Amino acid sequence: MRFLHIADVHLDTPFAGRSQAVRAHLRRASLTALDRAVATAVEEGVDAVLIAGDLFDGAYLSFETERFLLAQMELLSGDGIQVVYATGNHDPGEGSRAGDLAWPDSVTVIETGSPRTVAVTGRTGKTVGHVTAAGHATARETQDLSRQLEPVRGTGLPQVALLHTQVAWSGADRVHGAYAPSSLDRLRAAGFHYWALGHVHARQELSGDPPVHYSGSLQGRNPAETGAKGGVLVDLGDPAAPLVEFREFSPIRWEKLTVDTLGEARTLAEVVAEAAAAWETAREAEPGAEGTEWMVAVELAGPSPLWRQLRDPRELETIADELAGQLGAVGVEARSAKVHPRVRVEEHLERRDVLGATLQLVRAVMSGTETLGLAEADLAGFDSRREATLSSYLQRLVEGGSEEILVQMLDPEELSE
Ligand SMILES: [Mn+2]
Repeated sequence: MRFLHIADVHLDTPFAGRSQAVRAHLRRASLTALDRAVATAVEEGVDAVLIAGDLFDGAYLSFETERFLLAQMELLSGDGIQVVYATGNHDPGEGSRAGDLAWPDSVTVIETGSPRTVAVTGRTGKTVGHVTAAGHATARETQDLSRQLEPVRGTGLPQVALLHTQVAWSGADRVHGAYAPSSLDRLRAAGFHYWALGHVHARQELSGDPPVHYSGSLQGRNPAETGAKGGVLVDLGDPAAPLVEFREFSPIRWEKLTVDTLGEARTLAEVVAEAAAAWETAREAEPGAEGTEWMVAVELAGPSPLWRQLRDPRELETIADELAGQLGAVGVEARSAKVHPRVRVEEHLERRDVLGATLQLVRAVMSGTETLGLAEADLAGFDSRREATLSSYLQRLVEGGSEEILVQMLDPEELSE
């Protein structure tokens, strides 16, 4: 059995707080990503597409999305590709629009916690494997739904589990928020050849044998969802030797960019030039797929003679606008909480107060005469294979610390030139 595993599509995400043009672009990107997923499923001739929840962002379903989604499902159906869709916390059975839609017969929607097993039939009409899934009936599922999922025994056919869940690492007895929790140990021991998971928007391989995967969101939706987004193509032709391959589908990629070289910039053009240079360096390291469009979250940081102006939201908007034009980005969202006046540590070293004492201490660490009474064993992050000495490790930790401390402890106005 071969299939495409996707999750967290979040169709009809409102993308509130963004301009009309950017919103339209982002909405279209979600549909394009789904279109690409379907095209890949067809090209690859998979037997099934598995959707691990949060296909919809909420109860609202636009007519455009309805029309588009059903057309895509008909495309798959026409090609003999089955779809199994198990609901998540954003699109639970209760109040869901999915139940109203005229899905093709090849689509199975599972929107309650009662587990169901779907026999996947290939083009020859013979069963090639089973998908066992449970869905979320409500937006606040607190049960471990994974416990009810059991593979079909004794068939020799590939067995796949499909679920929207928050997996806890082994040993953790309580998951943060206790939302539809499950345990990785339990998943691995359940006897499935692959776990197709949804809920966590970052793509993750939790286990290689057996494979337990979060496909991640299909298209990034905010600055936290950076990098290439897509689905996982899985071949269980030999269930003992699964082939698992990530495929990128997102037309728009979100990336974060920190610009902390504003010490000399005195004009809009110079600020934008610094940001554009940082962007170029970042893209040289990671250019992204051809034709990728970008949403850029810029963090202006560090010392700048323009710090007061940079912190003004209206000025930031102009910077973002200008930078978007220069980078050819879909949108730029700029923040500047971390810009501060240029500071001269020397002027504060002789102070006879806590600040002065702290600055002296940092200086002593940087010169290697002070190790703060710490031993290697006290520092969780100290790795003797990477660090030459305890002193060099501490120096790396407190590098730039004097400036940071000054900015934190003094009113910015006190530091101004
Ligand atoms: Mn989600």
